[in-house]
Order: sequence, then C-alpha cells, then structure tokens
Amino acid sequence: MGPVLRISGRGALSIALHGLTSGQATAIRGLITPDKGAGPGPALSCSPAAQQNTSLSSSPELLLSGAPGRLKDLTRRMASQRGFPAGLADTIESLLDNYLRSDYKIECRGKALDLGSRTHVMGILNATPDSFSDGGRFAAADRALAHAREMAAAGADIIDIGGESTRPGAAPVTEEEELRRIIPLIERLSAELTVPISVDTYKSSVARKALEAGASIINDISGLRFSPDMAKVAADFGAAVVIMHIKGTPRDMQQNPVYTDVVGEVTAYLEEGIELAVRAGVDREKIMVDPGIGFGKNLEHNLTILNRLDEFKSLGRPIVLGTSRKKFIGTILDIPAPEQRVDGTAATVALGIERGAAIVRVHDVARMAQVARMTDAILKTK
Ligand code: HH2
Repeated sequence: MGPVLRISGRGALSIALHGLTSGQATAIRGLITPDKGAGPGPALSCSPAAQQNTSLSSSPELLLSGAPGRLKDLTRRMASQRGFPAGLADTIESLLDNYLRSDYKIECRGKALDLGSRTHVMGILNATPDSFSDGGRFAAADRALAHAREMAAAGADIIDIGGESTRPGAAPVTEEEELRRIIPLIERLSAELTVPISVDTYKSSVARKALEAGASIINDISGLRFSPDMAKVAADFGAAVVIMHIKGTPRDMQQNPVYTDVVGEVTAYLEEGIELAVRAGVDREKIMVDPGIGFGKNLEHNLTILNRLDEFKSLGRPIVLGTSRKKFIGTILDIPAPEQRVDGTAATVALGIERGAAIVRVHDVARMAQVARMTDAILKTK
C-alpha cells in the first residue's frame, strides 16, 4: 500500500503518512528537526501516528502536525529532496489546500449558491406518507407547496424535495409513484421560487424527469451508486450533485453496520463518488459531499463523524450535513418523538458548522437558520 493520508486537528493540522520506509520516515524527521519550520502558529512536530490516534485502521508510520503554513513549507522542502515517494509532497499540499478552502460557489442551472459567504440551509420537503419525522404532513400537494414557500421565506437556500422515504427499513416505492408525488411540486416551485430545487432520489429516471421539471440539484443518498447512469444524467443536464455515503441499502443499512475506520471508509467512498461523477462529465465544481448521518451507522459512528467532520474537508468539496431530528439525537436525549429533537438538532448544526459543514439539511428551517447565522457570526470574529 502506498502512502495514505489522513488529515485532522484544529489550529494545528495533523497528517498521517502511511506506508513509508524507515529511511523515508527518518528523512522527514530530519527535515523537521532543525528549526521546527518557519512562520506563525504551532511548530511542526512528528511522532509515531499509531500512538496519537488509535482509531486509524492500520498503523501509520508518522503523524506530522503543525500550522498549515509550516506544513506547506515542509512539503516544499520534501519536494526539493530525493528519496520520497513520487507525488507525496504534492498530495500533502493538495490535501492542505482542500482542507483550508471555503470559497465554494456552485452554479445550479442558472441559480447560484455562494457557499463561502455564509452557511446555507437546505429545507426538507418530504412529499411522502411515511417519512420518519414528518410522514404524511406534506403528502397533499397544497400543503407541500405551502410548506416549501414557508421554508423559503424563513431562510431556506435550497428546497430538497423527496418522494420516497429512506428511513431505516423503508420499502422502495415505484418510479411512477415517486414521480406522481414530486413532479407537480418541482414544476410549481422551480418557477415560483428564486432558490434552487434539489431532488432527493437515487433513481436516475426520476432525477431526469425532475431536472426536466426544473430541479437543478440531484441529492443522491447512494452517492451515485444505486443507478448506474445517475452521474451521466447529472452531466447531461449540468446539474449540481450531492454525493452521500451509505453502507448497504435503506432496507438493511442499520443491521449491525461495522467499520474499522469510519471516517476513512466514508472519505474513500465519497472520493470514489467524486471521481465517478467527474469521469461521467460532471463539473467537479458542482459536486457536494455528505457523510450520510444514520445511513448504515450506529450511534458511535454518527458521533465520530460529527466530531471529526472537518476531515472530510480534505476532499476539496463543500460538506452537506443531514442530522435533523435523527434517531441518534433521540437516543442521546431519550426523546422518542422526532419533532421534539429540535434542540438536539441545533447542537449538531452549530458544531457541524464549526467543523466545516457548508450546507445543513433541516426540517426546522426558521430555527436552524438562526443557529447557522449565530454560529457564522462567532466563527467570523477572530
Ligand atoms: N437524510 C435523509 C434523506 N435524504 N440526503 C442527504 N444529502 N443527507 C441526509 O442526511 C439525508 C438525505 C433522511 O431524512 P428525511 O428525508 O427527513 O427522512 P425520510 O428518508 O424518512 O423521508
């Protein structure tokens, strides 16, 4: 296995280097020791990574830590030396650049998202009879339309329309039924609202018709995997896409999900999804990623992903986070009724933004838009 990088930490960043020879590890130590790196911020340090972070699947040889500027400086010194694996310095440098990037602008078929300006809120519209938290409330078209308008007025930057519940154990619905639920809503709302409409589907046939009806984002809980031509549909329409991680299918995903390194495995899945999309012709700048809270994850997996959300920034794409009213919040707070998990959701939204979420997907738009604005204000003030 070649070098594998993991990036983590706050203030000082940490990069785990796997698969180095002992000679290469010694050479890196040699580059660090003389002056600990120049520039402001935490000095460079280097330690056996396994002792630092036992959650990593295989023991990395080295954990490099330090201020981003100093790490970049180190990569320049590595690049000018012989004996390191080809491309290692460049890979570390691009991970650092990705991690630090936040100026994302996404063009959504004529409607733009300026994600660098503030955290964006994606309002959930479930046109379903059986969604886990609001099933049946917006199944009738007039109520769905009214709710979408309310969410837009309350600060939603995207309206995410779904016609099939993907709650654990949910049975699939037919394409015809899914279309019947969502297409009239997409036609009306895309014409009426200034904010982009995303379609929450894993079926490429549904996505195609939704895009024809005026949607501009495909939000695919399978990360473009369940329908082989989903990426091609996105490319054909110039749509933006949310690539979400799932382990298994909605029907079986919560039956004892197991990971050796949940953050590493989710990152690899998302990275493959990005490359799959780009190969099909999707503009990389239109891709968003989502670790898929609750999709083949137990309580500890969900909490680990939230606590280490910033590591997904190394993918170089904006992070969408969907925690709203989910079961793990109910488990921690002992609240069985999803609609009473709003305060718990607020905690995940604030922390998720601090850890790098660019878009939060929520049911309670007015309240979470306030949480996002407040969190943004604190983070902007040094
Ligand atoms: N969660 C759900 C559905 N779609 N999409 C993204 N990108 N991220 C998520 O976390 C996510 C999602 C499940 O929530 P909900 O839509 O409220 O429920 P249901 O699937 O029961 O309709």
